[in-house]
Amino acid sequence: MKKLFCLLSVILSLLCSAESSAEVYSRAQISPAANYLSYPAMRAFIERMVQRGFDRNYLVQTFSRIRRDEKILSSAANPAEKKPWRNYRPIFLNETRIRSGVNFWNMHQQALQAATQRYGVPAEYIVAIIGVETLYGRNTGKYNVLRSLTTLAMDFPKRSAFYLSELEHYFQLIREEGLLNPMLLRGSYAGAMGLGQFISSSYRKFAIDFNGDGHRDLWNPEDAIGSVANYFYHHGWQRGADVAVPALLGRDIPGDLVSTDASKPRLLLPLLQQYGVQALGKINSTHVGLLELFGASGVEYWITGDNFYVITRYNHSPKYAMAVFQLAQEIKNRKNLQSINKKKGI
Ligand SMILES: [Ca+2]
Repeated sequence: MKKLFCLLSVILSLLCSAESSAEVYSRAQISPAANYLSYPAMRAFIERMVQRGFDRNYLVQTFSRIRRDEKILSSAANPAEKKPWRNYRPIFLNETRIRSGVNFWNMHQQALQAATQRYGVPAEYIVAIIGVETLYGRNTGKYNVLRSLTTLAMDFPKRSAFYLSELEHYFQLIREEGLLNPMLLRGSYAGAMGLGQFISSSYRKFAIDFNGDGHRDLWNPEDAIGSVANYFYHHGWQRGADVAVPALLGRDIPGDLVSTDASKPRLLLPLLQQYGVQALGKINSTHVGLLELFGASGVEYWITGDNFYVITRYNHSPKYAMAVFQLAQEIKNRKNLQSINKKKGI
């Protein structure tokens, strides 16, 4: 009897997989609220994924359960990076984030040291990235990653090509990592995952197993530390080079030397000095740029280096990179102070 039952289920599953795509779609669309299966872009996506070896039934059933999330769309239309620097800076440069950064560093000292040694990225930058992204893992995001990526791929035209590609990477990631249920992973409204908030394509390319347990898991602090350092390494981080330094402008300089975006540094320091730009500290970098920001006390100028540009490969806003740079310095100074006080027995 048991054998007969098994045989019947095999025949049934064969029959199911043989049904046409039209039947699969019409059955999945019975649910009353409109779902993404009615979008031509979704049908084209599913066809593409079938060609990549994914099962049509599995995809149709999965997407029949996904509904658009308006909150995701409004967050995507109003990112924090739209704020001027004077309002953006206090979100990240505050006592909680500095103190918790020192604690995170103390807690994961070994992994941070190993990452710095292997990839050349100082610990304070790895800590600051994880601090800016998720407050050291306290806020890795509660959104269903699949719902975020689908909503943005289908209903956010400005970046739909990017999110369509990330949606494909997401399914590939799920398959490669041996995860059975694509609904389980949680992340930011934009589908970023883990302590360092890696989007699917970055997860696939740059996440590493840094604690040697055989799995790359970006919700694990040690794997996240190694992965952030690996990400910077692959984007050209220069060991020992500086990131940025404040600058004073002596007289008018050509407007095209000043940038307000994350363009690649292409100047040499002596040229800026010829125009009377004064660096208020040391900046060791092959190329430099001159960045203008609108801070709490007015216009600020910064000489930025190649490594500043590397930080913008994580998030293309110069305000983001500046927040990471300044938070890194604050955390490092606080940690040094803590060590000095410890030695003095304070
Ligand atoms: Ca691991």
